[in-house]
Amino acid sequence: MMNQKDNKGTRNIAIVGPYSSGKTSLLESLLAVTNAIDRKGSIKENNTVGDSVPEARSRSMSVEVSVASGEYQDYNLTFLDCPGSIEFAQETYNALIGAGAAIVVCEPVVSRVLTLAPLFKFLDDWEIPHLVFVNKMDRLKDKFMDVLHALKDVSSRPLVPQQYPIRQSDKLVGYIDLITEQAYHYHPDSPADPVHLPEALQAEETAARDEMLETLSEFDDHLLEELLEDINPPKEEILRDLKQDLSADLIVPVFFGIAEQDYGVRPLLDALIAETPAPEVTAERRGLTDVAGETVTQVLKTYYTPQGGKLSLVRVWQGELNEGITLNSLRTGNLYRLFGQQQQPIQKAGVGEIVAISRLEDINTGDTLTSGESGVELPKAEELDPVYAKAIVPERRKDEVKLSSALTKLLEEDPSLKWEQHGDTREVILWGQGEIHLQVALDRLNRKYNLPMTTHLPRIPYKETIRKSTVSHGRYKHQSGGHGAFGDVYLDIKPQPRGQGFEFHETIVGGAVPKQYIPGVEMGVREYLSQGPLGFPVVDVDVTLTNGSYHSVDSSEQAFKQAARMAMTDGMQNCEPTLLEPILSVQVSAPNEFTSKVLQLVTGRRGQILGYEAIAGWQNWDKITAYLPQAEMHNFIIELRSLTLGVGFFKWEYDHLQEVPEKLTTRVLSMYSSEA
Ligand SMILES: Nc1nc2c(ncn2[C@@H]2O[C@H](COP(=O)(O)OP(=O)(O)OP(=O)(O)O)[C@@H](O)[C@H]2O)c(=O)[nH]1
Ligand SMILES: [Mg+2]
Repeated sequence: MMNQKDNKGTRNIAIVGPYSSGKTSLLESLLAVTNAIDRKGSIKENNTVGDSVPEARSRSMSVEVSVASGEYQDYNLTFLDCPGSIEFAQETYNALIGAGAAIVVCEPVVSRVLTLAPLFKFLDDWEIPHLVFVNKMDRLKDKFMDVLHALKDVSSRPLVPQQYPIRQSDKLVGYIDLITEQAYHYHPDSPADPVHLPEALQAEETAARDEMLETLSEFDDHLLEELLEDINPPKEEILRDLKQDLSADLIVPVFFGIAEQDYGVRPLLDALIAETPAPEVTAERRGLTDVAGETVTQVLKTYYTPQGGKLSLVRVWQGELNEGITLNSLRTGNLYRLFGQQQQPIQKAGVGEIVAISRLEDINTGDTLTSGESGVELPKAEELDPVYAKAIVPERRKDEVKLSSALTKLLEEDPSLKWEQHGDTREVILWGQGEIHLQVALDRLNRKYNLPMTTHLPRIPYKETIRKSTVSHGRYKHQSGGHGAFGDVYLDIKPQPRGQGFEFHETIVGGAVPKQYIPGVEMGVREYLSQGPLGFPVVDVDVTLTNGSYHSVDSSEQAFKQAARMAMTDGMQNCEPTLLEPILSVQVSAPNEFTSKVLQLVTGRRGQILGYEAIAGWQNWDKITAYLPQAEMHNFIIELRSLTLGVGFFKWEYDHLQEVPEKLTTRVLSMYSSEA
């Protein structure tokens, strides 16, 4: 673990990239190379620093951000190993906004490069300097140049490869540093050896280098002049340009290697130190320029430890954090540096560091915490809309009382989860980003709060209405012992236009139903409407009390309520009850090469396409707008992702109710009556 001592600088780096590209393996390698760990772990052996929680270990995938620090050439480096699965994207986005730079880890497979698009978009929107590390070069099947071209197509910033691969009989054995034109051979467990630049690669190397310099000269007139005059620019000038351009998020340097063998990891570290910006630069880009000498921090992630303690991972944007400091008028708990699962107590943390604070109750991920009165608030990552839902029930009935407080903590840890108790169906619904996301959430609920749950498909909140009008009569008469009960009403029941809701009127003349009993009639009607003849809440009806009679002794509000219920029960049978289903307004986004498949998916699910158009600011992406029945949405996200290499996504909101097609009505009714 890293010692705290004076150093040349602090860099915090997010490791991001598509699912399973080797980020956690790269972190392990970075920690091994910086001597932060003695023995390197691997995903296969389940002993990496990242992914130490059981939910990650059991799936061999990252499900939350892991933090670890190392020291390289007197720089403090803190790494945020982010999950790659699109289902955990919120976690990644929340962490990324605190990073000074990001390493985008990807696989050298042309057909998979498109999966980087949403990430690049996020990095561009937030102007987070990033470099690409093409990992798994031992598995390279496509031509490396083709991989680069594919990357260029998805990045809006120009790519600047800083290395050229040296291969022997299809194996990557080394690289040429395009800045110094020095060639190196990799060595397991030690730095690469300088070697002579292979003759056969001379021409390719020169071409690659020229391309790098040309790209850099787009942002530097002096360099452009040198190139025009055939002057070979000095190494220092190239490095200065790289640093300037990367810090300003103008270019994307590209490296490659084999994380599992530490190949290419040292040059990557060199670049992190030489080319990524100091923490103050990032703070300034977020609009933070020395706010009245305050300490300013922001929460990137919230953890609940298995012992139940809350830990908030914060980035120090400005000033210094001391143990026990008051932030947002709250006295903070202890300070820790995190290293995977370990927490190392520390006394203070400086600008750019990422550390954990205990016991920040009522503080959420994304919140800004300051030591002063400025009230400054840094921007937060956008909250993702939930796209996948399951109804959840505690396995043990007695656990029901514990559920809501446990869910509240679960959501603090993972803001891309949502939960609700549905008003109509009374089910507890857990919403998230996909099947694995919800499984992980339920595993956590079990492990941390001892709450094993069962799940089922959420019921669709169907409603019903009527197509025809009727006049109905209800008379309630009851005699038991002394006091009797009497109520008598005539009701006009009429359908209303869709969306009009329920209305109650009365046109009583001459006190046929005395004023004080009319609220009872309305109450009886409303109670009846909570479950109509088909078994669902009734909407869009107009009920008018037109006539009735009463008894001077026996009548009561209660008796009129009963009479109204009877009139409704009788009358509604004659009104052609009709099933209504909720329709959502949905906006699907996907690369336009998949647009026709997405259109098919939508129409295949009884969707109504409203239109589609290119998304401004996205390269080659379309947005498809449609109405879709909620009943068809359950695994829509799963199908959408499988059609779009995992990158398609959608936003939705409830729009309106619509009649269920006749042939489906029977099926719905039989399904729901057998469940009831
Ligand atoms: N061949 C080869 N396999 C690698 C390399 N790096 C990682 N892997 C393997 O790729 C798989 C995924 O590795 P991880 O490090 O978990 O990838 P990740 O990007 O952290 O995955 P997520 O966080 O779940 O997105 C594991 O089976 C690793 O052993 C590499 O350089 N070469
Ligand atoms: Mg990982």
